[in-house]
Amino acid sequence: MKLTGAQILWESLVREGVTDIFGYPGGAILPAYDAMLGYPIRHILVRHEQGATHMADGYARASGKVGCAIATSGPGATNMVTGIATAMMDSSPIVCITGQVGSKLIGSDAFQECDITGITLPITKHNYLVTRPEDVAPMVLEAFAVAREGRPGPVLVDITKDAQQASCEVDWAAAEPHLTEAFDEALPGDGDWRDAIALINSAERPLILAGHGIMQSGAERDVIAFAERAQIPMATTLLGIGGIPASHPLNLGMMGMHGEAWVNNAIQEADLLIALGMRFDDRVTGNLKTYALNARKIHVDIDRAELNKNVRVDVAIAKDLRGALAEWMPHVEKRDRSGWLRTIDTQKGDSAVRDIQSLPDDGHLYAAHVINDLWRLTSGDAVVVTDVGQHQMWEAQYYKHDRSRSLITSGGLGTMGFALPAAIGAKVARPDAEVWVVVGDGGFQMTMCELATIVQEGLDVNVAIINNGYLGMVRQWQEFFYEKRYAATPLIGPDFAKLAESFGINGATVARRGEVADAVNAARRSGRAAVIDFQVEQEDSVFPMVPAGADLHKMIRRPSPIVETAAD
Ligand SMILES: Cc1cc2nc3c(=O)[nH]c(=O)nc-3n(C[C@H](O)[C@H](O)[C@H](O)COP(=O)(O)OP(=O)(O)OC[C@H]3O[C@@H](n4cnc5c(N)ncnc54)[C@H](O)[C@@H]3O)c2cc1C
Ligand SMILES: Cc1ncc(C[n+]2csc(CCOP(=O)(O)OP(=O)(O)O)c2C)c(N)n1
Ligand SMILES: [Mg+2]
Repeated sequence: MKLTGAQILWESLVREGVTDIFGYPGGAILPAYDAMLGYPIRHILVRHEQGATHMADGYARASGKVGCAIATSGPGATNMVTGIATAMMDSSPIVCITGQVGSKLIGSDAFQECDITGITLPITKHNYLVTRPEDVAPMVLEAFAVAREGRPGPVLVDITKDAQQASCEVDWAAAEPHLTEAFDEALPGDGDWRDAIALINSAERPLILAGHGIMQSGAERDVIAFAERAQIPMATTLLGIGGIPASHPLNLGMMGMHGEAWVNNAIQEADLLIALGMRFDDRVTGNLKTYALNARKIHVDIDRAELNKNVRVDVAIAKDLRGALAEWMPHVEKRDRSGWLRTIDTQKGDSAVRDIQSLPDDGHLYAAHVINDLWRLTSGDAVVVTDVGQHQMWEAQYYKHDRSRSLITSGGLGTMGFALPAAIGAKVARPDAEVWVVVGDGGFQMTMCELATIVQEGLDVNVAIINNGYLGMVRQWQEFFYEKRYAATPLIGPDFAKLAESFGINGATVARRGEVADAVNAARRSGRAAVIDFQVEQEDSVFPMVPAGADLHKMIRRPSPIVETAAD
C-alpha cells in the first residue's frame, strides 16, 4: 500500500514509540499536520517554537525517552535554534521535524525558505534534508537512533513539502537503521580497567565526580555500590544532581563555581579524582592550571572527544558507565577511609554556604528560604525545572534532590526561558509527577506565553517566580566585578499574579516568609496550575562563588556569615 511522505512520517514516529509531540503549524509542514489526525499521537500546540524544543528536551530529561518537536520552515525552524543548542550542550535526545519549501524551490529564496540544516549543523548531533518520500522512513528512524544512542543529543529532520505530499511503498524492514561506531583512532579512551583499579585501591583521598552521564547511563545504583564498597565520597555537577541521592552520607554536594566550599577544597586536596559521566566544564574546574594538582585522575565518558579535552587524565576510558563499573566492581577493595571523610567533614563546620537558610524572619524574604521551604513542603519529591540565574543556583543548593531526573535545568548553554516550557514537557512525560518551575523574573518573561499552553492542555504545573526585580545573576557580577554599575539589570515586570489570572491560572503574591507555606500548599492542593510571585530580597548574592577562571579553592564567601547551619 502506498503512503504519502506525511503518513510515513507519522507511521515512523508511532513505530518509534512517540506518543506526544510539541509543535506549531505553518505552510511548509501543513501536509504533515493534515496527516497527523489519522495517528495516535497527542499534539501539544505551543506558543513559540522555542518552547516546543524546550518541551521536547524537558520530556526527554524527565523520562529518558526521545522528545519530539515539529515546526514549519523559515521562522518556525529558526525559532527552534536556541532549544536545539540547549539540548546539544546538555546531551539531551530530541528529534526536531521541520517542513521545508518544495525541493524544486530550494535555493531560490522562496517564501519562508531557510537553510535550517546549514544553520543547525554545529548544534545537532546530525541532521537530514529529506526531498523524496522514499527517504522519510529510513531517515526518521535513523534520526531516533542517532539521538538516543551513544552520547545522546538533538537531531533535525527537514522534509520538503513535495516529499510530504508524494506517495510511495515502504519496506519497513529495509528502513531499519544500522549504525556503526566510527571514531578517530587517535582519540584517547582505551585506558585499561586494571590501571584504574590500581589507582582506586591504593588511593588515600579519592573523590568521585558524578555527572549527568550517570543518569544517562542508568548507572545510579552502580555508582552508589562502588562508592559504598570503597568508601569514596562523591561530589556532583549541576547536571549530576539527583543521580545520587542528596541524603546519601557519601554525597558531599555540588562542585564548581557555586558549589559547596568543602567540595571544592576536597577536590583540591584529593589524591585521586574518579570522573564519571561528566565533562569538566569550566564552571566546574575554574583555573585549569591549578585544578586538582595533587590528584591522579580517571575519566569514564562514553564520548572519546571528552577525554583529555579540558583536563589531562591518567586513565581515560571511553565506555558506557554501567559497563565500566561492572568491569571494576569485582576488583574494588573494601576500604575504611574514615580519616579522609572526617577531614572533609571538619571543613563543613566552617562553611558559610548555608548561612541564610535559618535566618530569622525579619521581614525580608530570601530566595533561599523560599526554595528550602518548597523542598520541605513537597517532601523533596517534586520534579523541579529551573531557569538560569541566581534562583537556579539557590535551587541547586537548597532543594535536596534524592531522586534521579528530578532536577531539570539548562547547564551548558544556560538558556533563560528554558524552565516553563521544559516543565510542560516534563509534566507531559510524567503526568503523575508533581512538577514545579523555579524561575527568575527575567527568564519567566522570556517564555511566559507558554502559560496558555498549560491551560489549553489542562496541565497541573506550578510556577514559583523568584522575583528580585533584577537580572540577578548579571547584577551579582556587576556588584562583584564592575563596581556596582548596574547597567541594564534592573527589571520591571507585570503583576505576575494578575497575569496568571488573565490566563485562567491561579495567581498569588508572597512577600513574607510566613506566607510561603500557605501559598505553596494552596497551589499543591488545587490540582491545577498556579503561579506564585515570590517577591524576594533584591540584592542578595549566591555564595560561595569562584570567579570565572579563578583557582577553585579561591572562593568569594558571604561577607559575614550570620548563622552557622552546616549540619542541616
Ligand atoms: C549560571 C550557571 C552556573 C553554573 N554553575 C555551576 C556550578 O557551580 N557547578 C556545576 O557543576 N555546574 C555549573 N553549571 C553548569 C555547567 O555549565 C555544566 O552544564 C555542568 O557542569 C555539566 O555537567 P556534566 O558534565 O555532569 O553534564 P553534561 O554536560 O551533560 O555532560 C555529561 C557527560 O556524560 C557523558 N555521558 C553521557 N552518557 C554517558 C554514558 N552512558 N556513559 C558515560 N558517559 C556518558 C557525556 O558524553 C558528557 O561528557 C552552571 C550553569 C549555569 C547556567
Ligand atoms: C537567553 C539568555 N540571555 C541572557 C543570558 C545571560 N544571563 C544569565 S543569568 C541572567 C539573569 C537572569 O535573571 P532572572 O531570570 O531574573 O534570574 P535571577 O538571576 O534574578 O534569579 C542573564 C541575563 C542568558 N543566560 N540567557
Ligand atoms: Mg531576577
